[in-house]
Amino acid sequence: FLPQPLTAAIVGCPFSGGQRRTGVDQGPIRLVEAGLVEQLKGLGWNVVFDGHHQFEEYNNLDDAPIGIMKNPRTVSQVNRSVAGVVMNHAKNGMLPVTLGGDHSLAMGTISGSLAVHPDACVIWIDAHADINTIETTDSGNMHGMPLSFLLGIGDKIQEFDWIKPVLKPERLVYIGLRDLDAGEKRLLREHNIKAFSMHEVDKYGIGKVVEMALDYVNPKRDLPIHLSFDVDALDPSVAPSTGTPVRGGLTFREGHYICEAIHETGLLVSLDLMEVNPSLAEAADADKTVAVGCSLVRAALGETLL
Ligand code: 4U7
Ligand code: MN
Ligand code: MN
Ligand code: MN
Repeated sequence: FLPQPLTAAIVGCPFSGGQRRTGVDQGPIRLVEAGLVEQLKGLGWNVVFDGHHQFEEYNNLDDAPIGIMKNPRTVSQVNRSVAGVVMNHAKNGMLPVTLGGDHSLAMGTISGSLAVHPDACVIWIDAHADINTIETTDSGNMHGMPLSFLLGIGDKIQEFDWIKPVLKPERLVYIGLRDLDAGEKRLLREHNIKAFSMHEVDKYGIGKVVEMALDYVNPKRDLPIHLSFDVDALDPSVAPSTGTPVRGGLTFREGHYICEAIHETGLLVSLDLMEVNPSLAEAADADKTVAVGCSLVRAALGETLL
């Protein structure tokens, strides 16, 4: 789906409004400072990066909660802008690599990439299902909600009118889940959404799980893939510096294997690396999390081991 020579467009999104903890806005800045652009060039990619996106114009919105959803207008407007940027890069034949920032940003990235690749499937790597609706959310944090908007599930909210239900439940698959809210479990059952939790990773091994996930969303291996990787899918021992860590996660190799296997399909058209928060741990742990983030992106873009 991508023209040669291959070009990646880095979309740096220093945004934290989808959750409560400050610092996740520093994630993209640290990933780029760590040399991600040069690293991808080293893999043979052309890389376009013209600075991180500035969302200041959305900071002063009068933004009272809607239901218990926090910062709804800011989250909406930031994502609307991200959707446009991702869409334009994809239209121009580039692979958008969006660096978060919190995972509410997937509202924008997936809206943008599916506008250009309407048949694309979404592979969501996360400890969490991020599918809460305004009815089911207990926290009101919108980084736990992007998929419900993209799937068109739950009460319609006028402020988010611009988000079209571009994602069909059968085009979504999860790997790595281990912390779901009761309402989210019900939504996955009701909408028949396929998920491979850590239980399945233990039972079958990561190789088989990725194969089963691809067989489900992409049986003929002919559909474009949007990969949305929340770094909290990894075990906190591997990626400690993130806002909502949950023990019992993917190993370093399991996370990388997923990225490598998706690269091998040749079908990747858009990538998110989300929820790196360098301010939540000791400096060494923050560095480690930033480094693993860079390394996951390299794996997805074809870094080979041999
Ligand atoms: B992330 C949570 F309640 N489900 O809705 C919620 F457990 O992008 C967590 O995956 C959401 O990090 C985590 O707030 C969002 C919670
Ligand atoms: Mn998560
Ligand atoms: Mn997430
Ligand atoms: Mn998180």
